[in-house]
Amino acid sequence: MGFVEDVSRAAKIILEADAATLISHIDADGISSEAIISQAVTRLGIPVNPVFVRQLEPMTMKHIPDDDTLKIFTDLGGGQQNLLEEAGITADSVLILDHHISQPAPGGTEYFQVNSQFYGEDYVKCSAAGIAYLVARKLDPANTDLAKLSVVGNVGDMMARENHGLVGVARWIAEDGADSGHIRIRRGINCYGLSTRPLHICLSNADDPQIPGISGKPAEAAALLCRIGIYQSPSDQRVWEELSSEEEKRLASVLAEQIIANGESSDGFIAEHYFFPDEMEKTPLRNASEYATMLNACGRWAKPKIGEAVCFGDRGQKYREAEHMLRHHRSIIRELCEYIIETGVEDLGSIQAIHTGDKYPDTIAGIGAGMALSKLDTNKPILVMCSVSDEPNLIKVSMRTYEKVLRRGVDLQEVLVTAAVESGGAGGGHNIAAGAYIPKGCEHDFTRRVNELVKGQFAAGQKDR
Ligand SMILES: [Mn+2]
Repeated sequence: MGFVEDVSRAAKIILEADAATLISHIDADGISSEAIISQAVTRLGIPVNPVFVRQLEPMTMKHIPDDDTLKIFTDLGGGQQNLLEEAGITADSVLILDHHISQPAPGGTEYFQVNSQFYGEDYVKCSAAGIAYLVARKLDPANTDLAKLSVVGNVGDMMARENHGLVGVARWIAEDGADSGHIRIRRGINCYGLSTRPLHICLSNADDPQIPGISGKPAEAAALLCRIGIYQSPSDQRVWEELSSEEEKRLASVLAEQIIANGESSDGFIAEHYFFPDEMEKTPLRNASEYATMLNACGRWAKPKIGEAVCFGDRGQKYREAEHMLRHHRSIIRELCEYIIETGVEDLGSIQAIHTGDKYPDTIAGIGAGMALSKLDTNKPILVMCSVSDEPNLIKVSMRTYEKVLRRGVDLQEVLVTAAVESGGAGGGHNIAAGAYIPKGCEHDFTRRVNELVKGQFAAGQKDR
């Protein structure tokens, strides 16, 4: 069936329910999807009960109550229909809203699912929060206030990364939110912290592409901002969001010139950003990427319900707890990043690798790897391995690289999927950021194999030119 029909059918299933259990993932997309459906369903007067899980696997299935509520799975479920079937959950009590690869139930139970993978190109880059929003909007057109959360989920799941902005149906959702006044879409420098970080800090953190003379150099960034009249003094604290459109343009053109003058490509230097004008100024809630980090911080430190409360509009006690989670999240990531730099990575030729053992939680390995990379050899992907809490036989692998490396033919997802399967594990992700789980003990061979595959991609990329 087509997308529109499937969304209508999902809405109909919800309308017929007496009560619902929402089962969702603990990352930004999972929390925002849950919050969207939870609010839309509650507004209909149907009681809901949330269940957050790190992954849907045999161990976590016990958290799903054995009752007659409608089980709505968001951001998971499509690939775990075998588990639903094994648990004896019937098709008429399930609704799946997902965007991950779907695996039919082996026993033939046909669970109804709206999945971004099913409807072609325009839908593929739409996360679960996108699907959830369209279902919510079908339930009641007044639910357009939830478009914000949908954009947070999409940006959190890196749906805007490759094209430097949302595309297809996810972009339509952002426009829908803009039409109702809840979202402001702006193009500008591709940096993080546009609403909360003083501009010179924001610029000095730019890493993809790096800005020559500015990346890693906050004092130089402040001097430049003074020179072009955006800062009154080097101690100015203006954030990017406060710039006028003329100032934005002035800044972008000066920086682009600087990048090009150094022989780098300015591709990817400008991106589309999503701001939320009805949130408090200079807080992480003001734009989609910082909001997503806050939700990820809550989820990764096992407090998804605090993130959920923020999505519901709590700006009191729960919001302060979320701020605390965010600060904690950042400080541990900073520690991990420093640990990687101080310990040093092993240069295998085409990649650089490090094993952090059980020193840091596996949930932040990828983020730490990405941050450390800016201070290492940016021409080679980084690979970080670490132990997995409560899975003693597994090793988690995270890889990160930069766009300039992708342009040379590298695709990290392809590399990790291939190498992980060969070692008896599983991998996935994106060309620029990917991850895998592999059996403990095969790390040495695995990293050599990954290096070989990346080397092959570099060689093939060379030939294509
Ligand atoms: Mn997702």
